[in-house]
Parts: sequence; C-alpha cells; structure tokens
Amino acid sequence: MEKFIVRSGVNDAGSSDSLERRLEQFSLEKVAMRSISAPNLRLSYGVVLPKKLADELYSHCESNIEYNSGELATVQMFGKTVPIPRRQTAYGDHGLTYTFSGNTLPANPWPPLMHRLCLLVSDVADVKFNFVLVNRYKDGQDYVGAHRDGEKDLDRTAPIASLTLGAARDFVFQHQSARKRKLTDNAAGSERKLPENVKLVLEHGSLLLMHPPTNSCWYHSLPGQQIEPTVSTQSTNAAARSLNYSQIQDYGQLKYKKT
Ligand SMILES: O=C(O)CCC(=O)C(=O)O
Repeated sequence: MEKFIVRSGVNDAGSSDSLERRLEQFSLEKVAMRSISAPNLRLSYGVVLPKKLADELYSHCESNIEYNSGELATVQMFGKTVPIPRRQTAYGDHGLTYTFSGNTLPANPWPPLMHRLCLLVSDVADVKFNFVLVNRYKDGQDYVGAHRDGEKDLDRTAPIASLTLGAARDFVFQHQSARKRKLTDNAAGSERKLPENVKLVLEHGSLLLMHPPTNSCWYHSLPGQQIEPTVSTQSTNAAARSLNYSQIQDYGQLKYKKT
C-alpha cells in the first residue's frame, strides 16, 4: 500500500526555527508503509518521523502537555470508579468530546503544534482528523487494556491513527471471536480455528493506521511490559480520530470552521 513519510524540507541537522515552524515546512513524500492484514484486520505501519524530529516532539510533549486529573483521570469498571493506568488528555475541534468506559473527555483547544501534527497525520491517512487522544505511559507498568473504540460518534469509515514518541511498546490485536472464547462448530463439526493475535512494536516516531473494519472486529491493547530504555522508559501516544460533528448540539450555529 502506498503511503507517505514526513520529510523535512530543511536540513534535519539543525535549525533555530521553532519546532512548530519547522513542522509547517515539512512536505510529504510517498513511501511504502508496511501493510499488515488478517481477516477483517487492515493496518499500515511505519516509522514516519526522522529521529531528531521525533526526539524534539517527545521533549516538547513532556514539557508542555498537561494531563487530566481528578474525575477526568478515572473510568467506571464494574460499577466502580478507578484511576486509569496511564495519563491522558485530549485535543480537538471546539465542542467535541470522547466517551469511553463511562468517562467523557472534552477536547481541549488545539495547541498550535498538536494541530500541526494532526494535519500531518491527516495528510498521511487522507482523512480529516478532528480529535486527538494523548496517552502517556510513564513506564512499562502503565497500559491500555484490550478494547475496541466504541465512541458512538466515531466515524467508522475513517482509520484511527496512532503516533508514538518515546519508548517502544508492544501493541496487540485480538480478534473478537478469540476474546469471547466462543468456539463455534463448523459444518464438519470440528472446532473453528480462531484468528491468532497480531502483535506489533510501536517504535519511536512511528505511525500506525488502523483501517476499517479493524476496530469493529478486533480488540487492541497496549499491555504492561518490561521496557529496555532507549529514548526513555516513558512513551507518549497521540491517537487521532475522526468524530462526527453531529454530537455537538448547536453545531449549526457554531462559527468556527472545520479544519
Ligand atoms: O496509546 C496507544 O497506543 C493506544 C491508545 C488506544 O488504544 C486508544 O486510544 O484507543
């Protein structure tokens, strides 16, 4: 599958321009991203950011992102309120929210750099993303359990794009039938073979695109693991999504322009 890589229009060896300005100067050139497929699973994966840029973005995120606290840093599990095992925040177009596990995250206004990154990722995926969920895993003990993105306003025709900065983390897909552990007999009466898990390593500066219908049929997780520090034991993941604007009650009256 033909995809894109972010290439610098300026010398990657260094520039005193602001990170945002340098990101603005980036152009996209076509390269091959690796395609990974299984029944109803379609992924594209590649390291798309030059290391120096990925390092700088990583440091920028560490210094500038304020993560949620209090109720916004909790979810409902089996009727109980529990802290999420990672830190989280969200950015997006005005009025958008993202609901998961009984927790509704409002989109914070776009910081210019995050918006620029979202535009770059949108170009790669050929989709206009309007919402980014940022997850910060302080070390290998932080994780995301197996889930499918069930937000009702998620545009199911669009991919979900996941940009990773920092320590490499495993990312695991499990087919819904394997997760339910329901073995269905086939016509011959033998057990149906369940699709095997698909495991990737999300590297520093990498982009993963989960194309439809992957999210409908496969659970994804970022399990806890031992980490060999490279850049750090910490990683930050920005997952861009396209949400339907219909969730905004007064959408028709909003003055802002969809970007
Ligand atoms: O942080 C990640 O790589 C995964 C986040 C995730 O699973 C999600 O946003 O649904």
